[in-house]
Amino acid sequence: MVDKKTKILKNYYSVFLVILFINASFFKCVRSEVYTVGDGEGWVTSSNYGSWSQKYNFTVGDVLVFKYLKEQHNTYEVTEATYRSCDTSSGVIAKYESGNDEVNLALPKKYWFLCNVAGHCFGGMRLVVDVKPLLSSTSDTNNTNTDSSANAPIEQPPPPTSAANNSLEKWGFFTYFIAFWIFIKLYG
Ligand code: CU1
Repeated sequence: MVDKKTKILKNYYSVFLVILFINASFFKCVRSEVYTVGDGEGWVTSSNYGSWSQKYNFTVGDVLVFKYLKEQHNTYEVTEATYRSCDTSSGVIAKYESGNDEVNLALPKKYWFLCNVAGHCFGGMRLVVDVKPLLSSTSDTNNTNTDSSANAPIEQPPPPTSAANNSLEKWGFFTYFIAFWIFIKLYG
């Protein structure tokens, strides 16, 4: 009797562990990452944001944080044309100036940023990040910087913030489906 009880208890705990493991591994894949632009240097005039953005794989749901001294810099999200011209008389999508600007990368597209303080954009304070969809295959990375004019994110609608959450919900459902299936296999 005691043996049987112990056995059931053991099974119960092993199932629990399996559920935890599955949860952890799946949610690790889709959990959003927070990137401080320029890492320790932050958002400054003397950095190279081309090489910084190459270090990471940005995916939908990730967050960029622009850290700088307030009123010395700012962060404008702009169109590709404005990124290239540094002329912010048009093509500005969003303005941030808190000194600790969090930008949610909600869509799989290229995001273009610059600092609008005079001379800073031409001085190097501009950044493009290529945000990939969740669970995209690595073969997609071949055509990132080839033809940027074809998919320039001009006149994008406001980001649907629910997109990333929907994916998370799908994965959460899938996780529990698998956990349930294991449970049935063991006890059914
Ligand atoms: Cu600046």
